[in-house]
Amino acid sequence: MKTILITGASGDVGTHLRRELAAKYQIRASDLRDLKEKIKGQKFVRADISKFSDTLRITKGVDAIVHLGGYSVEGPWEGILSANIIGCYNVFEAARRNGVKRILFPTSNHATGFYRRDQTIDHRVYPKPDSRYGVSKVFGEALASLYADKYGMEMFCMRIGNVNAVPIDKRRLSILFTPRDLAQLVTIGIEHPAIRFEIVYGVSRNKRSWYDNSNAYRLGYKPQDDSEIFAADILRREQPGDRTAEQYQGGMFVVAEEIPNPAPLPKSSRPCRTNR
Ligand code: 15L
Repeated sequence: MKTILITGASGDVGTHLRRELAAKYQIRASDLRDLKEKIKGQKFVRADISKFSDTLRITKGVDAIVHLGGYSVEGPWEGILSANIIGCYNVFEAARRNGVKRILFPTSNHATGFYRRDQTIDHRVYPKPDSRYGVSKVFGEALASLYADKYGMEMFCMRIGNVNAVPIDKRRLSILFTPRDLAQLVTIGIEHPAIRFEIVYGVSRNKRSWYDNSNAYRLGYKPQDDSEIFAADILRREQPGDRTAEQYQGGMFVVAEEIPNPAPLPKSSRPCRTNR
């Protein structure tokens, strides 16, 4: 049985994944916080990924890493810098030094959140992050590309939508990623013999998807779920939202500002409509 390190294992996605993959792999679950749920046979190792010594310790002797650790929403720059930028570098570099070849990097729909909802994008589009969080995911994708090309590592980047059994609003109808589809895509990322550097979208086969996910399908992904069965119900309940957010794939992330500004933002630096 392969040993898989999951960082950020106590988050929602980590918890789904630990459940789904429990019978398939020996899981080493790592986080700064306690695990939300204990699963028999899974080992917990506490670590702060912003400390290189911690990442060297937890990446030793594993066959692959699913690097979920870090902020999973917008946050202050200092937090994003240490958890998502430095943390990501530490995990990739520690893996290299410990001879771990394969890393699955759950990047995010927020790496491309400033694409409009009337655009269909594939894995080759230029990133358009919608937040500091989105920028940190683009950093991770770029670092994955470097480690693949320079060090021959095998990097599988999944631009994750929203992991849930049920979509929670209209935007999530387009990006729903059910736990069983997540488990299938992660298994492909771990097992596929010919991964060098790949970007795929981590979403189910949603009718309202704004992704061309042919790269994932080429690698054998056959999602089982489609959010459409929830559409009528969701659309009936949906209230009109922020007009700028509604235009873009990233939704509220394009307008979210975690840090109260000392002075109001000048008009020119507010999110604007673009035709790119
Ligand atoms: C993400 O990238 C986040 O990790 C998750 O918490 C959700 O907010 C998701 O995007 C989303 O866009 O719904």
